[in-house]
Amino acid sequence: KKIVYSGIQPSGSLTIGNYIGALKNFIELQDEYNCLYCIVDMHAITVAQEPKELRKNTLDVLALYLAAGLDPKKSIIYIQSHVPAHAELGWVLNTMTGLGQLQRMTQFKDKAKKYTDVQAGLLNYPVLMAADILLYQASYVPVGEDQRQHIEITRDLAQRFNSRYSETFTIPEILTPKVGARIMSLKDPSSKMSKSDSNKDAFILILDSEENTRKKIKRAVTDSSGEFRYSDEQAGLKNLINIHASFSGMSPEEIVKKYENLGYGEFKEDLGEVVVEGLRPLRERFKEIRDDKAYLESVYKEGAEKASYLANKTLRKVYKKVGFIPR
Ligand code: AQP
Repeated sequence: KKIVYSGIQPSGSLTIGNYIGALKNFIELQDEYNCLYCIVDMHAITVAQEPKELRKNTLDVLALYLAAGLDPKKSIIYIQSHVPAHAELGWVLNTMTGLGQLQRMTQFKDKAKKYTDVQAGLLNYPVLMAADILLYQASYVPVGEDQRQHIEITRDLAQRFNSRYSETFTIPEILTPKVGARIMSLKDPSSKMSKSDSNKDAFILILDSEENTRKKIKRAVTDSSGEFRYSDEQAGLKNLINIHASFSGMSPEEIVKKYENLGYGEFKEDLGEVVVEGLRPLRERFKEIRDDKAYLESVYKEGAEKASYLANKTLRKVYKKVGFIPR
C-alpha cells in the first residue's frame, strides 16, 4: 500500500477551510492507503504561541481528528514533537535548501507581513514540512491549494538528495480536493479563509455553535448583481457554492440549477442547514472524545511509537549517506 501523509497546525481552532481542504479528505483515504496524520505543534511555534493554549489546541485537534472519523486502528495519529526525527531530518535538509527559494514562498511573505517579529523558524517552515513528509516515504499529501508551493520544495529536496547521494526518498505528490481546495474568507472572497483572521465573521470554525454558523453564512458577502452563477466574477457566491458542494456532495452545476430562480436569501438559508447538518455528528462526538483524557493519551502514545519506528529507519539511512559515523 502507498503512504499518505498530512498534518494540521494546532495554532488555533480549526475552520471549515481546514476541514474541507484537508481533514475531510484524510478520512476518505484511510482504507486505501497507509496513512499518517500528524498534529504539527513544531510548525505552530513558528509564530508566537501561548504554552497553555498550545497544549489545549493540540488536544483539540487530536479530538477533532478522531471525531471526524480518523481511526487509530487504521491510521497512525501522533504529535510531531513526540518524534525527534522530524527536527533531525529537518536540519539536514536545511543545509541543502537555498535561502532565496525560501524567501520566495508566498506563505512566508504573507505571514512575514502580518507579524512584526519574524523568526528564522517561519522562513524554515517548508523545510520542516519536507522532513515530515519525506521521513515516511509518502506518495501523497492531502492538503489545501495554499500548500502547493511547499510540496514543490519537498519534491525538489527529495530529488536533490536522491541525485547527490543515492535513491533515498519517495517523491511525493499533492492531493487537493476537486471542489473546495481553497475556501475563501466570508468577508473578503479575494483572500483565503484563515483561522487567524482578526474578523471572526470571516471564518466558520468547525466547533462554532449552530447559531453562529447560520449567522455567519447569512452575513457572508455575495454581490449586488442578483444573478445566480458559478463564476470568478462572483467570487463571494462562488465560494459559498463551493462550501455547499463540499458538504452536500452536489456539483456546482446542480446547485446553480436548483437556486437560479430562488435567489441568495433562500440559498444561504439552505447552506446554513447543509453545513450545520454536515458538522453535527462531528460536533457531538468531539465533546465526548475531548473529555476522555486517558483515551487521547493512549492514541498519541501509540501513534508516536509507530511513527518513530518508521521515521528512524529513514533517518538512519540519511545520516549514513551524508557521512555521519553511526553510534
Ligand atoms: N481556506 C482554506 N481552504 C482550503 N484548505 C485550507 N487549509 C487551510 N486553509 C484553507 C488547509 O488546512 C490544512 C491545515 O492548515 P494549517 O493549520 O497547517 O495552516 P494554514 O494553511 O496556515 O491554515 P490557516 O487556517 O490559514 O491557519 P493560520 O491562520 O494559523 O495561518 C492545510 O492542508 C491547508 O492547506
